[in-house]
Amino acid sequence: MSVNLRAVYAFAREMYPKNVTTDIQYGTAGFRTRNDKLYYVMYRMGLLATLRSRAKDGQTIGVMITASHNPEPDNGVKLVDPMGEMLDQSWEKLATNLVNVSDMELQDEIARIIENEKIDIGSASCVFVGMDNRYHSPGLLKAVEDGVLTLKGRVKSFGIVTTPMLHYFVVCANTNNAYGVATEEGYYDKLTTSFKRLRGTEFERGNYKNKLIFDGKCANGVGARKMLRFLKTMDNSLGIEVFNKGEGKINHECGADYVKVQQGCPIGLPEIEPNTRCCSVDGDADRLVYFFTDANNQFNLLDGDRIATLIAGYLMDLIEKCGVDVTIGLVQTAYANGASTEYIQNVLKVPVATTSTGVKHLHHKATEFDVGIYFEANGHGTVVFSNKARKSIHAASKNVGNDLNEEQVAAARKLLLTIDLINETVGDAISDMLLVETILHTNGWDVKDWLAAYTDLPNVQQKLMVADRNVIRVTDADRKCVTPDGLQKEIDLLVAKYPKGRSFVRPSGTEDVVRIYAEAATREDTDRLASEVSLITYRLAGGIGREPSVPLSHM
Ligand code: G16
Repeated sequence: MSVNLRAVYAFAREMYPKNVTTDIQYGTAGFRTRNDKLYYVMYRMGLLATLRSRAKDGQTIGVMITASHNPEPDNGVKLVDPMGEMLDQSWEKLATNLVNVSDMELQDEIARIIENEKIDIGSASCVFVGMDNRYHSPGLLKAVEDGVLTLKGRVKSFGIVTTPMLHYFVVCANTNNAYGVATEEGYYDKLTTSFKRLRGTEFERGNYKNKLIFDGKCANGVGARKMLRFLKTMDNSLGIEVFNKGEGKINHECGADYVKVQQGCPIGLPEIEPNTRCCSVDGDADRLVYFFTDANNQFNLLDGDRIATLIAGYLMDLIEKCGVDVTIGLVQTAYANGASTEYIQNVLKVPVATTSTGVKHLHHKATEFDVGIYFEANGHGTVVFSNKARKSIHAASKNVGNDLNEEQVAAARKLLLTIDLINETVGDAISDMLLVETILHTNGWDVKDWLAAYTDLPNVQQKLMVADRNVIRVTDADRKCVTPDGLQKEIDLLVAKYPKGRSFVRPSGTEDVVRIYAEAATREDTDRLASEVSLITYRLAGGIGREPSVPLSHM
């Protein structure tokens, strides 16, 4: 097949001219900004995905169009590598360069990538594209398709899907459907089959009641539609009641991010009995948090840290029972509540690693363990299993050496089913929810049992507008600021005033804001610490708008 690179520029000029002058960067979750500034970006990502596919011997590459937790006018794009991982970091740089060159330079930039990456431009390729349900997503999807077609690549659009579904489709395609069937039905089928087998016929056990209240708004995103469709494939093995049906503005007063950051219930929650399990997912259904209101009308959050610790306890127990020799580790970010980290290290005795924000960093680190559990506090995470773990669990389930007892073999079989239930490619709200329900059911736990494992330190997240968020540079997994000068020293002095105090500041990778996190032994100290750190950041990093106010000291 011969590909004429001149078409690259012709298409860009006619259909997708670059309409911005400022550079943008492939960040925590790809490119993300206002939708009208993204058409040329999408076209170029279609070109890049085709090149990536050819560089990977024709394996399928995914392109997901979503701005996940961002407000409705925003959109975004991220690329998915052959095994469902986020795009390789060396290609993130190529993506950034490709998006920032002018239309005139585009053809040369493409030629440079082809030469440097030794790509056979006439070879086969395949790109899968999916989108969330924002009204501007179809137009952006068309731009990606046009990018692929310009380089005479093969493109298949899945229309509206969740981010984890697209990751799943890509892996299925690249493993000849060994991972599952690359259709929506195939995805539901894989999850429900293992879930039902794990649950068996006894739907309630101990304190576990088969009743989950599900926020069907799912941030009014694609998750709402898909979850409702998914629920139709489940019979009464999981008793879910859905409230809200997903009408309204995306991410407005609902969704996992809202519940986590506001530490309160989403709008529209009906009157329910105290201590009933509720859960919320985010706009593209890759994050999940649980919550409940207790008998004192007190809101309680069970976030990504809680989900991670729950999973770690369950997997450790099964691994111990079946006696396979594998390493297990848990990966968090600086947002993890200090109490959860202490619990994992001191009670569960599992090694903890901390990485920068963004699942791509956590995923990468988690692969260093045979069983790597990773979760961000915001509810984004999953578990990855090494080939060694998979093989030894499989051998134990078959009792290959004939030296295991019944209990060991049963534990290994349960582990295999659990692996099947997990979408290892990326955090997946539907799969994570089924896993949480499986573990609570196995343990016979209600939400109070789950919450009792440890007590969260009060914590808060704030946003701050600054003229240029890039003046803040961070290191040590986001825990220390390198610039602006003196900011870290001031934060250290403030933190030292508060028992169990901890705070950090980082530029968001998805919005034009600076994020501030604080935790301390009491709610009052936490709020005060956050406000003081906000104020000093405002002053040293060029804050815009009103100066943050600091509550008066209670001392
Ligand atoms: C994306 C990433 C998450 C990360 C979040 C951070 O989330 O996928 O792993 O935690 O960004 O956002 P920020 O850098 O703005 O704090 P999502 O759900 O929006 O794709």
